Amino acid sequence: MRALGKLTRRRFFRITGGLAALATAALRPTKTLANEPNYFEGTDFVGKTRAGRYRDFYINYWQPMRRIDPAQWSLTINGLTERPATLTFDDLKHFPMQSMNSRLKCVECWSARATWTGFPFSEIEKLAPPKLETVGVLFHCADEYKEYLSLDALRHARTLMVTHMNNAPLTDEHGFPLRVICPFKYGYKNPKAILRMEYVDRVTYGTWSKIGPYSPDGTILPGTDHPLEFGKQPRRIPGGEIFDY
Ligand SMILES: Nc1nc2c(c(=O)[nH]1)N[C@H]1C(S)=C(S)[C@@H](COP(=O)(O)O)O[C@H]1N2
Ligand SMILES: [Mo]
Repeated sequence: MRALGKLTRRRFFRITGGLAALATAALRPTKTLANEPNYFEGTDFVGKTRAGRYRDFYINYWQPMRRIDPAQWSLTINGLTERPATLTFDDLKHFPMQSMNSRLKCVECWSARATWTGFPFSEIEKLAPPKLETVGVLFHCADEYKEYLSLDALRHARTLMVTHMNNAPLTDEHGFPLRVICPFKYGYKNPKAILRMEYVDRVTYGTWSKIGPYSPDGTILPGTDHPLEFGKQPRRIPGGEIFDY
């Protein structure tokens, strides 16, 4: 596991320390990536990788995790609800599905576009209605990643609880069996490999906004993007979801 964990960002932060990490944050995306091997292909584990076929759509995981077995997986919805619910993998198949094409934009500069298929958050609310004081959901993921999204963001027409990417089930790398796609927010607000959704009554910091210079809101700001499909050629973006390319 030490070798597998070698290149996780957690370790990067541990090694460099908070302030130094902030200072070099802008340099990170282009460093070391060209020869970075894929440690996870053909193993029981999955983690951060940018090599091989993932050159066109990077994979971020907070720490390496064991691949999820759909027979063992369940989704718990709890916190501020009088009707907590537990879903199995088969339950996911009964939701009304819809698809959208959108760009996932990581705050570390890169972005990539895909077609995502899934169901609206309203389906979750029907099963486990949030109490009145609920303002958002804290997502708990299989790699111990945590991220918060407001009810407003989750109820937005462009936000989906995603099970499929480019017309195939999500791969372990991209968050099988369930992730959020919220295309007007940075990638870190798109939690993968979700195990639990917890209704909470206050804005909660997620894994990245706790340690990095990243806002807890995570709305994409005006700036520069480096889309992977276009050779990372810099493009100006106006903020919000990227529709232009
Ligand atoms: N469980 C989990 N979800 C996560 C992350 C993570 O580390 N763990 N990283 C986030 C970040 S920073 C980004 S940019 C996107 C990347 O999605 P991808 O790995 O499918 O490209 O996943 C987000 N969801
Ligand atoms: Mo990211």
